[in-house]
Amino acid sequence: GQVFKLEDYRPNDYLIPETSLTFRLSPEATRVTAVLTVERRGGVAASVPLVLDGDGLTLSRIAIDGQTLAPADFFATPDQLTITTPPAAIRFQLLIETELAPARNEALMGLYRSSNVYCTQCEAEGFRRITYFLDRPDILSVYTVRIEAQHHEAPLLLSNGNPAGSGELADGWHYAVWHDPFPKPSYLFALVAGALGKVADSFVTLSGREVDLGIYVEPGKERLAGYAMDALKRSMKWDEEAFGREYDLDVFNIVAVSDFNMGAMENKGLNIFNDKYVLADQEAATDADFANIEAIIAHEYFHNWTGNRITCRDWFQLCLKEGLTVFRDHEFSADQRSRAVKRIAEVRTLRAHQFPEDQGPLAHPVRPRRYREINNFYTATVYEKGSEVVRMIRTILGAEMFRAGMDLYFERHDGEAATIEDFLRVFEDVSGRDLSQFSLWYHQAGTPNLTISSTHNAAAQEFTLEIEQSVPPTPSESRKRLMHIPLAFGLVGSNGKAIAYSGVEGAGVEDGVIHIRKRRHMVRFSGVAERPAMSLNRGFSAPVTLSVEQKADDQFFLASHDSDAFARWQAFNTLLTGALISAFRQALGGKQPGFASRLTDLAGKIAGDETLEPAYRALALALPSEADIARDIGKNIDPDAIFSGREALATAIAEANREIFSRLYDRLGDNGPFSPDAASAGRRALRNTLLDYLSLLPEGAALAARHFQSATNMTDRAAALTVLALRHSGSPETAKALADFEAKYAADPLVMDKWFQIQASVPGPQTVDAVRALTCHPAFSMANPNRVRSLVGTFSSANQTGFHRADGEGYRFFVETVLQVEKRNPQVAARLATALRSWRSLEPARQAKAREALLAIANAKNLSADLRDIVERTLA
Ligand code: HT7
Ligand code: ZN
Repeated sequence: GQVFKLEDYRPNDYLIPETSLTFRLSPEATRVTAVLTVERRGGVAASVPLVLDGDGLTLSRIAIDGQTLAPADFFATPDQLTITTPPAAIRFQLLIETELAPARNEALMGLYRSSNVYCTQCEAEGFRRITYFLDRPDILSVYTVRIEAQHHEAPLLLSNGNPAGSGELADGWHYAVWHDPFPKPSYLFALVAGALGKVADSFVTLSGREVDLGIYVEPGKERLAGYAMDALKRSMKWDEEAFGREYDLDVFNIVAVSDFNMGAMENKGLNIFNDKYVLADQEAATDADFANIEAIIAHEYFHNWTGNRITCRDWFQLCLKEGLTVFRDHEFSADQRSRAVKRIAEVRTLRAHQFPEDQGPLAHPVRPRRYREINNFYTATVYEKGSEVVRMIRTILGAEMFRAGMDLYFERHDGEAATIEDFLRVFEDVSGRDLSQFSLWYHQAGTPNLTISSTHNAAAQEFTLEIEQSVPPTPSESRKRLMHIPLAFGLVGSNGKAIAYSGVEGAGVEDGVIHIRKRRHMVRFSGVAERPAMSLNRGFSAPVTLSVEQKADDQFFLASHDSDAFARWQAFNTLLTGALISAFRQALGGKQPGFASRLTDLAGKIAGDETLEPAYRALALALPSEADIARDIGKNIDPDAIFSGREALATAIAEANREIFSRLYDRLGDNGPFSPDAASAGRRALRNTLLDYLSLLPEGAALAARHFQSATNMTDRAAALTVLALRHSGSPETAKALADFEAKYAADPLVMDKWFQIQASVPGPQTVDAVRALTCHPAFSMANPNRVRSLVGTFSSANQTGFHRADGEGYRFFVETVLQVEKRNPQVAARLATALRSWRSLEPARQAKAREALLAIANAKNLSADLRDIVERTLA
């Protein structure tokens, strides 16, 4: 396939300042008439052909300025339309008519039907599946869209911008016209048509304009959109307060659809969502679902400024909108909920998804320089690491200067298609700082490591930190340059307070942050009488790994006393990880792992510490996942040994804290009426974490079964079902709970996703057969991305012992399924296939079987560009 390179970027010779589209909708034969105002750039010769992108299109009519083109004047293939001899005039009108079959579009890109609703997905390159166009983000056009449909089939007709007319037509047809005054790239175009229920509300902006808000859902599900609407209004308010950004159209619509390749899409004025991120009530959604809805509603809304008003020059700049918008949604959630808890959760996600990507064959810079298939670059690196890079800019500049930089960014680039260089320049301009070394965070792949050691000279009252940075090699980048790493730190005294120091020798210490720029960095603090405990990377100020010589006593101390909530959580997590790695080694050697009582006792102390938020305690008590442990071990992974070591620690913690955990579990059961707020969710999280431990003790299955039966919300019900399925698989209690759940929710696909997900997570060699059988369940469908991700995605990316079954059966099922999904939906298949990205860290026998599986996919006939790209890079 073709390789696209950043350095090849050239502005196009033509522009399309205006686009007028008419859709005559029909499932098998939709006619699209595009009238494009085409403008040749100054200085470009009239003889330069106009080459438009297409993807699988059928051209039925073409005309310029009202004249049908002669066959000699153009050349059309499904994937390209070339106007060989454009008119001499600078501006001309090009009419293009194409015919589509939305009902047969299973790739869910372009115009497709989801449960009888017509909808579109154009990012990144879906617009070219609708009509021929300059389908690239730097071509900004003002769109007017007319939609015609049969009234009974599609009473609702939506597109971007503001409504601009509607009416009846002959033979039961009707139409609506939409006009979007803001020039936008084609990837932000959207259309929705169908029979949908509406939830209406309004929002008055800072400057007093009233905006009509609408959330459209499957008829009958309107009452499930209330939380999303509330989250939308809070997002609109927050963006005014935190970033001074007002909404700019008269209407803002959100539509929930049930077949969607990703989470949601920020189309201008018409966001389209995976219904999983809109619909919620306590009966069907967990607290995690509520939090995701809030975050994703906010994320897509925030794109209106970071992505839509200021868009990307090309797809290499994807992080310009995505990393920045993730940063904005993280800050929003931190303000709406608990900042400390949110930060810990973010870091856990980053480590679980981005670190393995950065440390494996699919590693790429936050701003890649090459791609073969852009759909495969909607990654944790672009999104999550991209957000961390923005956070570091704020750490370096301080909150005020950062805000000034953002204000300048909006002022300078509104209405433009910008680059990362533009973004960095505003911060340099407002602060006078040189961010050129810092910019490596965008250009260089790999997770930097800091090796840190310390010495305390009591006589001289000096405390010295020696820091060494290294960035591991990544694919096609063997030599790395030195980074600017802002490391927030604290020196903690034996009273738990910050140790005051009288002076600092060594460069780059500013407001509790060490700015590391060289390979070796030394900082000497003077006036330090007692040896402090080092609290490092506070708040996770930099997305790095640390190798620290730190006494266990200090870790224990910090886990109880660090004033930085993140670092305190980290200290306990580091202790747990150390114990889990030793347990893994003992399990490998056939020994029964043992654990220090001060570790298991500390778990009890944290659980019962009423000065800590329940949500924080739940996060602290959650053991590192099997995948987390595997990542920290790094190589020669035997998932079965990791699993048994982890179970042993969980059991030891449960046994050591039976009394404390039981008492607290009972106490937390006294809850009033359900509320999805963060504090209530935190109490449920803690109680469900305790249930997880208590379920390992005698009578654990009965306790979990009671928890399941008495649950009054999905958070508790799903938590109990998870505990039953994962800890007591095969027990009568589990069989009954699974059957009850299925009977109760058979008609609710989003809830059935949880049922699939839980069963796909059951550890052990038997699960692959269970998952295979579940692919034939009436509620399952290979055509629906949510179903596929719940069952197959969960099994392959979150079930270490099941997927990596020693005889390779998990991989065989995976190959079959990925290839089956790929026939319909290459994007979803390619994402599934990333589950094997860390195959080289497995022990040799599994590694060989994983490689065979990857080769089986690579050698399949007619592989899509999406899947080929992932598999070939994974094998390289
Ligand atoms: N900007 C959106 C990306 C997206 C997408 C990309 C490829 C294929 C399908 C897609 N659906 C949505 C989502 C976002 O980051 O806000
Ligand atoms: Zn986004």
